[in-house]
Amino acid sequence: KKTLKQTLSEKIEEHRPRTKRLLKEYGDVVVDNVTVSQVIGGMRGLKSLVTDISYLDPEEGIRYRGYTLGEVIENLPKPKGGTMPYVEGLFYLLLTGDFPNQEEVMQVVDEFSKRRIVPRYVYEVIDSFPCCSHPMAIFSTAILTLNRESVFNRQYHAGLNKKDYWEATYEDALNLLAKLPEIASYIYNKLYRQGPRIQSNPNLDMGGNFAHMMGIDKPYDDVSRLHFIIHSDHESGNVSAHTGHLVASSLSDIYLSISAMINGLAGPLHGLANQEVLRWLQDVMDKMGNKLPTEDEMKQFVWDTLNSGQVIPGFGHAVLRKTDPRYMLQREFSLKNLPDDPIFKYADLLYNVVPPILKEHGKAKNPWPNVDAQSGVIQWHYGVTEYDFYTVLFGIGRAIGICANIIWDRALGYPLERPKSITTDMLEKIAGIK
Ligand code: NMX
Ligand code: MLT
Repeated sequence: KKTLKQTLSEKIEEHRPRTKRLLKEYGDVVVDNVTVSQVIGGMRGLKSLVTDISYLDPEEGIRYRGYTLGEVIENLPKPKGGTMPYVEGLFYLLLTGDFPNQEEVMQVVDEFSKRRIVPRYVYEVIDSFPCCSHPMAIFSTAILTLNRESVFNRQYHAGLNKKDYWEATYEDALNLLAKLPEIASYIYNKLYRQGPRIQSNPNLDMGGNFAHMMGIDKPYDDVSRLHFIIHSDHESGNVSAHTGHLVASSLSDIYLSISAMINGLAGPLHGLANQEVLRWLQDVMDKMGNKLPTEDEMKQFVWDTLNSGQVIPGFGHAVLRKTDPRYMLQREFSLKNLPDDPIFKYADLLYNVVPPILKEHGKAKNPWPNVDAQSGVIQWHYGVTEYDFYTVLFGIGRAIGICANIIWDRALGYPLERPKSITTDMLEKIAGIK
């Protein structure tokens, strides 16, 4: 039976001539034009990156390897008694484009389990963080600390051939991904529980083991699987994926690259929005004395936030122009499993109230909710009420997609990323002002 690495190796050999041909024979074909507003405005919409792992359609939302999230969840193998698939199976799909069968997925589960032990010095670094440090800063540092383990670095300095870069990167990626649930649950316990740590169970899959180490009963294992899967990838241009790709393009190893992407994810306009949603809702609840506001009261809270020059967290998107399918999946899960949860009721009220207000406000190009408007609601329901931890959960998921991307970047020999900048003077000349 072929291993994931052998299957991937065949896929890479098949794919390499496509990239080579595009570059050699079609290198001068124009893909896109660049406008002044794109240059100043964060390169919105500019087609300047390539990935085959996922694609984000503004109307439909994300597809992984051509499959909608619904199809991914339906077709990936699931653990016995579970309603959500193995996260390890998703990694197989992202890397190869194929749905693994039960045997193939169990091989990856096994690989992750073998690589899960975290060196003691990482825990010592986590323990030495001063109080009130944000869990994302601790998470990023813990990952960075592992840089000394990099197989890629060791082999590179021994004279690694370019065409073999991906193999060493694959080893680093698996070694890191397997450890993330251990690191994250340790940070959670240290910051919020301070009790004896629950040891990991090598017989469990990634989602199951994470729930076990968090000390939370079923269906939190399925909640974790769902969370990691839907957060794993969102094509290449978002801040975390792009940061990971950019840093890796200088041949920085996986640990340096994923630590950097975690730092990008930690901003409130990106992954931190999931914590901000709960913080905002808590503020509303405090002001309401824990009674559900009427629709009119909720509208007033939304307007007050907008009028004080702040964004409504969990709404809007740089690419999407419809409700995020990741939001809908989590809403469906909530309607089924926690319909009477008070926080869910608040979030659902926002779902009705915010879009018409954002339309009337007239700024946001997309008034609809994104993934972050729902994820914290589910976490809160299952007992993870420390909302500054929510972006760490996003980070575990996102690392899976970004590692898959970086492995392929190396396999296809994508070069150092180095776009060109110009001055405002030059831009004014191009615009015909000067
Ligand atoms: N609340 C208030 N104003 C908003 C919102 C919002 N939710 N979304 C966009 N706007 C404003 C935006 O700040 C900008 O204002 P200005 O012209 O004064 O700079 C204007 O509308 C145009 O922005 P867009 O072109 O619609 O959005 P952009 O692509 O620049 O930014 C986000 C996308 C996601 C950063 C933005 O919608 C936002 O700040 N949303 C709230 C934060 C959030 O939920 N982020 C998470 C995104 C998903 N993720 O996980 O990363
Ligand atoms: C993401 O998942 O990365 C966010 O939705 C942000 C984006 O795609 O720009």
